[in-house]
Amino acid sequence: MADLKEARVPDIGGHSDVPVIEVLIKPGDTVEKDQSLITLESDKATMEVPAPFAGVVKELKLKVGDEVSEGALIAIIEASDAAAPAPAKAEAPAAKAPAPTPAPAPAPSPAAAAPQVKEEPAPIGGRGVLPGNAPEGDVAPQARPPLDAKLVMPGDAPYATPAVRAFARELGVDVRQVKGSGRSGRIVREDITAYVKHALASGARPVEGGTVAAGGGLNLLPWPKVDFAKFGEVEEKPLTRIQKISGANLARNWAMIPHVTQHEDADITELEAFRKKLGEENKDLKITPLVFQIKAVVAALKKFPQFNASLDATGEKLILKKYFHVGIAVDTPDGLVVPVIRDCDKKGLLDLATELGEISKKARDKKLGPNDMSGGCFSISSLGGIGGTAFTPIVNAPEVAILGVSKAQTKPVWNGKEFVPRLILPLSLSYDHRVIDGALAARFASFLATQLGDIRRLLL
Ligand code: CAO
Repeated sequence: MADLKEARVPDIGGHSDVPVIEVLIKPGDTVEKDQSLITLESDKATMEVPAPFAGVVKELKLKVGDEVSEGALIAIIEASDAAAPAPAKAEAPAAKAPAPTPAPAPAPSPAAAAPQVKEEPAPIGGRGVLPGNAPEGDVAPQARPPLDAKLVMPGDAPYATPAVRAFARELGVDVRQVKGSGRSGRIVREDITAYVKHALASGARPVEGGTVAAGGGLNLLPWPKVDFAKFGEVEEKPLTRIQKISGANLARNWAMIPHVTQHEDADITELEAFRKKLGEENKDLKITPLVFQIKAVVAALKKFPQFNASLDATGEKLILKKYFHVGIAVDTPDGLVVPVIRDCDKKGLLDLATELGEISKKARDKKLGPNDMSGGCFSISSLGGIGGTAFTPIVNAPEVAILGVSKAQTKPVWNGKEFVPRLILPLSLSYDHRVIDGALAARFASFLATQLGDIRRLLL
């Protein structure tokens, strides 16, 4: 005779109406004892509820979004384990919302002759508390045994608060790889930071889904330790604060974003003539090619919204932005900073030139605040004032693309009849290949070149 039993939500530390954020089983699934059935998430903690016994799921009694309290019915399971724990007292409220109430006599499978349904609390019942609801480092209330991560998060499921999980996701860290140093093995923020530092130092690599692989990643050799003084005179110069911060960001972005760089040439002969004229008319203002590039970028972002986007923290959806804030890489004596010019779509060339002058000055005077450097949608890194023919800029996460600009040079261009001298501006568009396909990048870059090549389009 089939032995149908109820799996119910165990004691969750007196919390009630806790949302179900994941249902990990479906009817027909065979579950092992302690296999996670559902995940609950309070405002501070997530907790997976394990199966109290092994068996086959006959009926699922709740769904994602339901809110549950202790005793809510999760599923009817046909137990395969004769040695399953004895049934417990029924005192259970049902899952709130559309979830069915704990059925007094759940529908048996057709094969089950006169089935008897017993209630079975999950094994953490009666002892576990929802751990994240206690402040970090807090002591479990008296009369409750000390927290045990293995009890509240059985199996290999890591034990971390939603905030810590979100932080880990943001850095692309798979929390299953992280060893918790908190009470009862809880993963705390510092564990994530230490993990990333270690991963970077040991040459870790990105893996599918954007997580950092543990165990040495690419198996790179450790960074060479060399006594340079053995070979000649040396001098030590500590990195600046900006270099340290931007270095860590660049290293993460380079390691975690699959970069591809698309190169393109823009013929800016006409644009340059117009820029010079505009400069003569506005002698008090420095109007460089960069302001036209900002305008062209805005037009391209409008046409290709996928570039005006960021991956969300889970890496599973794109956040498309309806505003056009462009970051400009500025070289300062202390290192690279990227202030943001906001609402570039609403500003004219002269406004952009004024603002570009202001932020460059602010950057070089070390007066930029965090607000000046946040909210960017897309960045431009222009080395055109210095030189070069092309380079591969690093995407400024969480943006998905960046435009590198090199020095414009006069080159012979075939017009169908003859070679004519044209001013050619090299563009290097790096993009996150997880979000942008090569064909789309080629279209974006080509559109940019067309915009820059035809001043009338740019000014439309
Ligand atoms: N081709 C040819 N000439 C160019 C050019 C280009 N693509 N871009 C700028 N120029 C010219 C300008 O017209 C200007 O000429 P004049 O002196 O005759 O007026 C000169 O080069 C210097 O321009 P600039 O660099 O002062 O101004 P900008 O608006 O082009 O750039 C800023 C401003 C802040 C972006 C720039 O000063 C800067 O810091 N660039 C470095 C960015 C950087 O480091 N990127 C690398 C990031 S990855 O490490």
